[in-house]
Amino acid sequence: MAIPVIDFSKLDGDERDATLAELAAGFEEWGFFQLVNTGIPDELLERVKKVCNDIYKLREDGFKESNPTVKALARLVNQEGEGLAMKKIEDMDWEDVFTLQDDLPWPSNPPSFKETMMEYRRELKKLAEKLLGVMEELLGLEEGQIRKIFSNDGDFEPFYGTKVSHYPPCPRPELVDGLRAHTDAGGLILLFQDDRFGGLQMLPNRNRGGDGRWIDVQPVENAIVVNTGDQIEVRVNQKLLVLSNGRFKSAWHRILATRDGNRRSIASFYNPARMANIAPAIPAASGDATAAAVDYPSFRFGDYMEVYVKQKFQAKEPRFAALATK
Ligand SMILES: O=C(O)CCC(=O)C(=O)O
Ligand SMILES: [Fe+2]
Repeated sequence: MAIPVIDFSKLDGDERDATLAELAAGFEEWGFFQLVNTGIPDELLERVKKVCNDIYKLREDGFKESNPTVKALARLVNQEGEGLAMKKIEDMDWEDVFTLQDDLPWPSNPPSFKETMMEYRRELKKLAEKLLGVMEELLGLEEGQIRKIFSNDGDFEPFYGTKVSHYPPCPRPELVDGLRAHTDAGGLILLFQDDRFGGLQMLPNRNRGGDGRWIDVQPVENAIVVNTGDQIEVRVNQKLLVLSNGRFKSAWHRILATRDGNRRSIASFYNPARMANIAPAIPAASGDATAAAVDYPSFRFGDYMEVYVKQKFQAKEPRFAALATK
């Protein structure tokens, strides 16, 4: 079992219908798929790999010396030496992470980092917006409707952030995850993952043939991995427009820590603005036409994020429910 790999360039050619069908299956049946031939120049992707590798070199000593997870694992291994029972670390992740946004301070070193990553972010934003158009078409929404919801009818810019992660070699990968299992909170997530080292896994949906086993999101050179977040799954806004009404589910995923290799991954998040009003989702089980008529109170995406940061690694339904009662 492997997640679909879709040739995105075919969307603009004779094979448009077949490609749309593949994308529909990617969103509906998987919640995770990979795009090749995205139109992003390989030359840019090569530069992105290089500047991100270079920046990690500058961060590596800091990770080894002062990362809290590294320290916690060292303590645990020490306890093992003293004969104490071992228990996996459940509240930390074995990762080095920093985030980029246009209006936040940027690393000044290496010198080409900012220029390259700004260019990369522009390209990825174009791709994200093209994919939103595909989602709108598949869901029968008007063109630009998702952006309209994400921007609160044009009041705010949608949130657009990029997370640069590395998952350095871990001496005891059975005792900690690279990133614990979760679904993403927001809208559309585009991932440029390492093509040498794996570790990303997703959980196929049980209603769609999953049997509870995690599968690898196989590294494919210069592909962009696409997944959708909780806000795409939900029923949206005061007017009860339906975004996907549970059709495009946010899929569970995780990163395994590994003994070798330093997995790099660059995730771009295209989310609602924090101030955008989104009506709470209802659990999938009750996501039927009758429920669509219920007048759910709206909430701000920022309020969802407050709940999310506390419950990220738990089931998503209680998050939706917590906001439904606000
Ligand atoms: O590092 C990755 O490949 C994925 C990271 C991720 O799932 C996240 O940041 O939400
Ligand atoms: Fe994620």
